[in-house]
Amino acid sequence: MKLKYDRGSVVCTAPSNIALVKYWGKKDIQIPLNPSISFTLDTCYTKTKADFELGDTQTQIEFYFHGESKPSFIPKLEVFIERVKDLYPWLGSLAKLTLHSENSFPHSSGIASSASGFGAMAMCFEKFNSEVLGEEIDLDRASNAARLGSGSACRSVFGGFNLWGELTEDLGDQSLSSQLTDIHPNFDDIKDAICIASSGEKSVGSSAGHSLMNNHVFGEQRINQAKDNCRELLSCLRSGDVWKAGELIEEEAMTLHALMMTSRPSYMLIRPNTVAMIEVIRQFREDEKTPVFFTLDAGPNPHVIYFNESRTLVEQKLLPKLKGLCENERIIMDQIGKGPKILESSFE
Ligand code: 2P0
Repeated sequence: MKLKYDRGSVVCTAPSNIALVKYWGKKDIQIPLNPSISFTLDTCYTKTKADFELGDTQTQIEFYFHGESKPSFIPKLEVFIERVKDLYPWLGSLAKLTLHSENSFPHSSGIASSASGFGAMAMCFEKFNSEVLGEEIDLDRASNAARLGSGSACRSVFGGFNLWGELTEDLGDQSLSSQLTDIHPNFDDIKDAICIASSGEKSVGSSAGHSLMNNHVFGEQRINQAKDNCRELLSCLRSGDVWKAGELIEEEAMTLHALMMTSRPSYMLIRPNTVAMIEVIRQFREDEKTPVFFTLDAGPNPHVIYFNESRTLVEQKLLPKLKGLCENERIIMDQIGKGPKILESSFE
């Protein structure tokens, strides 16, 4: 392998994403049990600076989060590097990797930081790869690499709406995400206001949650439902049917949490104020006859999903009502975004 450089520094950002059809359950190495559809966020992102040094010595890794050394994260990184060695063979001669990472959003805010974190990391690896080998950047490979860090991260390598997982023989890939095209303009500026119901640590993390889908009593039905919902949502995204899309989005959020509640052992991540907020959102939709919906990630915080046409109404009349039900009145405002950015890079 002929390499053009043996040192480099890359700074990348990658946003988090919110799933509308949920990835829940996996097999083998980060292969999803069902296809999922998401949109990439804009203001909630991770920024990572990666300094690479190639050589003959044993690999040394340092990880800093907001300037503070975090050795507890190193074992996860070692697993990630081992998994992506087939994609990036120069990792076999990695002497030193220093990572400085920071999030634009608060810690424990229920925003998937593993998605933006591994998305940004994969982009740094891909950029270094393209420079040392003198090749074009390959976003499909970066998405595949990000998945090997955290499943949902593969959807953060592209902007807009994404599909990850095989939907039909010629649509969707198990090991990488792809950006959906031909989206109706009704969805162009889709918004996400994240209402913080609780920022406390979750009783059951996502890894344990995914594994409870093996042998789940509704396992098979869930896979079929997710495929049907992906197909139907895709058709809404193309036709511009925001009402039907909203119905599917809420069904998916409720299903995700129903699957948690019916796992063995059963667990529950929603809180009383989560339920109160869902009721306020549904009542507001009925009263105002305006398309505003919610989704939930693997946590208690409702994401309010709305569109340009109802923006003023939602932001002036609904969000103030929800604020009072949030922890410390915290709502994080976000919207659909364009995906990762390479901010700086240098090689020698
Ligand atoms: C998703 N979630 O589609 C689903 C919906 C949470 C709820 O993917 O074990 O952090 O790293 O592959 O991606 C959260 O799980 O799990 C998740 P790993 P990940 O976004």
